[in-house]
Amino acid sequence: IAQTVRGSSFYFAICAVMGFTALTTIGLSYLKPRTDRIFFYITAALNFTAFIAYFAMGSNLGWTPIDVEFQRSDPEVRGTNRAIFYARYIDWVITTPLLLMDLLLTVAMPWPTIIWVIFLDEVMIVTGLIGALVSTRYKFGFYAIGCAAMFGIFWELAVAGRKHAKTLGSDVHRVFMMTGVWTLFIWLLYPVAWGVSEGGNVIAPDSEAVFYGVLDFCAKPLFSAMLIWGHWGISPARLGL
Ligand code: RET
Repeated sequence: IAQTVRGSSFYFAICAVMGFTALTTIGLSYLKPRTDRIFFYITAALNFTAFIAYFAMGSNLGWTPIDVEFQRSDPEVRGTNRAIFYARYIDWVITTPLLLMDLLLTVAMPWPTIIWVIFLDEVMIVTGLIGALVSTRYKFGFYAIGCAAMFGIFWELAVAGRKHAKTLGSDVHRVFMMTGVWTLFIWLLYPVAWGVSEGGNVIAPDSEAVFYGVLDFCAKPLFSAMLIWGHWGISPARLGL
């Protein structure tokens, strides 16, 4: 099963939003001195990366067919092959560490913790990719490892992150809680989308485009707006940056 022109148009729509968000973030950075632009650059970079990934997927590139082990009778997903968009994972392996840096630098997390959380994040994305490409039931073994890594990340954010946020004043605490709770909620839906797309082949690639597209819109442009807005009055120097 491959995507159709409708899936492609949806990817291009999200592509445009990602490009707009990236350019707006760069534009806004000019209102701050060069030394105070760290969150602008991280945030612009993750939206630019998504812009490129969505450009590829809209152009119907960055996918490969896999054999489907469990055949389905639903006409939407009937067939022995399914298109897997590995381009997503190239996007995520770059952008999810940047999103986590946005969150962890907001609460001045020590570097050892940041490096550990980024490692867990790489495990999550790479096992997700391997699981997506594997045709046998072992794919869910990789998926389970990815889920465990995700809960490790959640633990660091919800426990250590929140503790740090409390020591840094109410404005920092507020932006961390807003973007952090949003992240936990949205990220939790990615393994659900995976389960019905790459995992279980329950929904067609066009529906997958919408499911992941809406999630990516929430996790990147909406997240970015909240983060940049929340940081406006906070000097990075206060966070040791
Ligand atoms: C996978 C499958 C393996 C198990 C888990 C996953 C989680 C992925 C997540 C992705 C987040 C992506 C974001 C992209 C930015 O737009 C890899 C689907 C847990 C949480 C935020």
